[in-house]
Amino acid sequence: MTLKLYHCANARSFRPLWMLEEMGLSYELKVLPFPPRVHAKEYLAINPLGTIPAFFDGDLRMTESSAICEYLGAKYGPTDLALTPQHAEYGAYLNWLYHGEATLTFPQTIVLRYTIQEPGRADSAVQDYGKWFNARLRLADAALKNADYLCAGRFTAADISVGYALMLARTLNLDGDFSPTIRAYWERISAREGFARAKESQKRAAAS
Ligand SMILES: N[C@@H](CCC(=O)N[C@@H](CS)C(=O)NCC(=O)O)C(=O)O
Repeated sequence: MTLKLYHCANARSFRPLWMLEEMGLSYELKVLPFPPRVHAKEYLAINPLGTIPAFFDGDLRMTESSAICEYLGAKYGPTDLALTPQHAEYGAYLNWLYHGEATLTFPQTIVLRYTIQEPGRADSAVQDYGKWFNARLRLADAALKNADYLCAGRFTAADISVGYALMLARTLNLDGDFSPTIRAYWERISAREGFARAKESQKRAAAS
């Protein structure tokens, strides 16, 4: 087995885990306590940033969750989960892939830090960035008004990237302001068998 994913429960490594399960690829999963830079210091030798995910395909190491999804789709496809440059919506597909992490998850990390890791230190930042996150959902909300998925009329890695941000929003209690469209979208994508398998996989690996 050449594919190996270092993961913490429900962290951003959930994106590649979900992708691996949707594609039916075989992989090895290592689950670490969060944050590994504190509770699994040996992990710094694997990823000097100490962040999750770290993904290996043989000697290749990747540390960006959305890029790993793109890589898996391109390298181990063909798959309905990825779009090729020939597809009319290829640009939109890439935009959603990056949007999920760079635009949606970024403000969430501020909320996470000052609610879970350092509570009480920056309450106004928690308020501001919580609002910021919900305002940034406007693009997805508009795209999903008349569509079940973000692009190409089918579930793709773009939905995994943005969908993970919705999953994290629920953990951080930022989902109270979800529009009915975003709420229905979340219900749709989280009802997938691939999503359930990824959840089950992280539970199994943590227990072993
Ligand atoms: N842009 C990276 C961010 C990776 C990242 O910061 N992951 C968080 C977990 S969600 C982490 O490992 N935090 C622990 C720390 O900063 O020590 C990605 O999308 O994978």
